[in-house]
Amino acid sequence: HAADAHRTDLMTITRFVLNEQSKYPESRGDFTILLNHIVLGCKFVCSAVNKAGLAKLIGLAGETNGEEQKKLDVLSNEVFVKALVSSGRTCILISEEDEEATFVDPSKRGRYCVVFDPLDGSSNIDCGVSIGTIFGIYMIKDNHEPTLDDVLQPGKQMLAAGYCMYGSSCTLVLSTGEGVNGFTLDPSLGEFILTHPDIKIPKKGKIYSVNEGNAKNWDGPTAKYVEKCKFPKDGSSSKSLRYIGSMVADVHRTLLYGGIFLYPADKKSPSGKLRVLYEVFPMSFLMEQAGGQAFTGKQRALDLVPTKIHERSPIFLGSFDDVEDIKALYAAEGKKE
Ligand code: P6P
Repeated sequence: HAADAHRTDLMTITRFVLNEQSKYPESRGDFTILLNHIVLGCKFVCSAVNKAGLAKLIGLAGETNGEEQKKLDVLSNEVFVKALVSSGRTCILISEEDEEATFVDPSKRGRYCVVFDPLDGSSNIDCGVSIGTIFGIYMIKDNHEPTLDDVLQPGKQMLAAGYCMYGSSCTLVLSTGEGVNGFTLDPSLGEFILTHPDIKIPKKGKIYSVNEGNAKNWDGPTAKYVEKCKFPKDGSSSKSLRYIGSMVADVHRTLLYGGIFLYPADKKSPSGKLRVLYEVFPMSFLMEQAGGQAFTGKQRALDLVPTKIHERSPIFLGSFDDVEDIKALYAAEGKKE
């Protein structure tokens, strides 16, 4: 019984990754050490996010300790940068919060490049909507002096990707290229325990997830696809709309329940809104590993080669068959051109 196993078997995320890495005799544990430092960052952010509301409340009562209430996304970024540098396993860090890349000092340098959004969706903190950390891990191309070229790699070169969702519980979803597994933080132990082994996304879903408020700016294929979701021609039932406006929450629901998440290009933002390196790639990596797919409107998302570290891309990701449907509409459009 799972609960008993939990009590005695304690499959923590560290043990799980060690088991996985033991398949590679040449691995020296560097990846496990790196991951442990990412997990440390997630535990800190989980605690800070859970207290944020309370701290703000106390602050409102005029009892602030004088220290300027640091914005949570800035604080989270500092924690992740410090944790990743101190791991001694990274050489380049790309954060949504930092305009420029962080090149780790040679004395602390390792072989991994980490791209991350420390607190995606942070505008939702004040109303208690789930938010999250998103991350992806590349290996440096070769042992030369690290350059941006080492992170401007297509998503298919990622060694691992994941997110940590800070909601009613703290859930970390991770893939190291051999499927997707979910871990839930047990606060009494301070450990992430395996709770969602080998996640597979349903082949087809009944939910579509998009900001309908942008409908007037959509291109033809996106507009046609959403129309099909609402007024199916083949007599099937229409899909439900679920849009939280926090990518980690929308993607987590899509992964577990199936369906499709869309952030399309539109006339206002021709490359869409979401960032390639630390939003599109990690979520696309997870979707493919869970049996789904991810499409940019032009190509497989993981084949995209970024040219700038904060580059954006349209993204359609989720259940295999649902993404196949929108790919067909873009292909038909392409034939017309
Ligand atoms: P919109 C949050 O600000 C975010 O970056 C993602 O987490 C989310 O999916 C998206 O933007 C929501 O954007 O334009 O629908 O409010």
